Amino acid sequence: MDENSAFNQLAAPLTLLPGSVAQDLLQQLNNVIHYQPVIGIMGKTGAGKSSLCNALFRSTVSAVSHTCACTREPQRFTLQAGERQVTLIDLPGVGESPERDEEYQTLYQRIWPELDLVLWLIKADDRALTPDCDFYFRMLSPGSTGRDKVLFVLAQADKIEPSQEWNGLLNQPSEQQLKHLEEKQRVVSSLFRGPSLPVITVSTATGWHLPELVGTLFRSLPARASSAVSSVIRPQYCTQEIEDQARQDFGDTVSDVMTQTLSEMCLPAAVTTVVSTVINTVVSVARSVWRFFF
Ligand SMILES: Nc1nc2c(ncn2[C@@H]2O[C@H](COP(=O)(O)OP(=O)(O)OP(=O)(O)O)[C@@H](O)[C@H]2O)c(=O)[nH]1
Ligand SMILES: [Mg+2]
Repeated sequence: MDENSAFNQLAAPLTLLPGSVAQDLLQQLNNVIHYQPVIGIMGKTGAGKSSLCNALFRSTVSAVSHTCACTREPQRFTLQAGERQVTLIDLPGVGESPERDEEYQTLYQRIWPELDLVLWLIKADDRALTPDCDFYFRMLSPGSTGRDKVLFVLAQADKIEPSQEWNGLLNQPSEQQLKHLEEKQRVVSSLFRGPSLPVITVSTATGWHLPELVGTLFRSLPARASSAVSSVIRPQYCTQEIEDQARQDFGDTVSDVMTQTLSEMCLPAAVTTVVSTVINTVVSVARSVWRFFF
């Protein structure tokens, strides 16, 4: 089966409905399948944003800077996997200078509603967290739902003191490093006043904890976004659990948007009952043909 026949199978139960109702629902179905998620990557220059994106996603995302700060303006990248697309926005500039900060904050406040999730990278051995904090609290007002989509990532965990103790054989931090990483997680949690998503520690260079980060990423993404994102994640991180979650989310999203469309139609009760039954069928087919889309 290919994507077209999967779509026909998905649309088949809708032929039982009046033409205009079927058309509306078909349109919704199309929107869900073609939804293009947007993920933002924030953090000071050198935090490891480009490196992390290149490690997580299938296509090379952008140049990694070794000496110069090479990402200066927000840059959009399209990750493509077959028909599916995800937009990455590299959001640099945290803590560059007070004047620039204000400029970036205004710009990012405008971009924020468009983002499904933001990975905010902080270098694990960075002691100067004030610029990140100031930026965060100035840009996202208290109680703002914008804060709920920030996933803090303590990056370059291998560099935390005592950095020479990193266990290359087992590819993991020493006991002492782990203690410092846990301390740092608590500090970040408390400085950002209890972020709603967990603070994750990773080392991109060694691959340590990247599967944990991907797991958290998928638990944190809105349901509408997880399927397309699963298509662009490197296959080694796309576990059965993640696939199951994306499949489940896809069914939930189809159900939500169709039920919402139905409720806006103000149909007679008897018709609503029939349409609800058809929607249930479409949702169950959606889960079974998921892999032909993603
Ligand atoms: N040891 C170690 N080095 C890393 C890790 N991740 C990134 N680096 C190095 O850190 C430097 C900066 O990484 P980038 O990915 O370019 O950082 P960036 O946040 O994209 O920086 P800008 O584009 O300037 O905003 C590079 O030299 C990377 O090779 C890591 O997990 N461990
Ligand atoms: Mg970069």
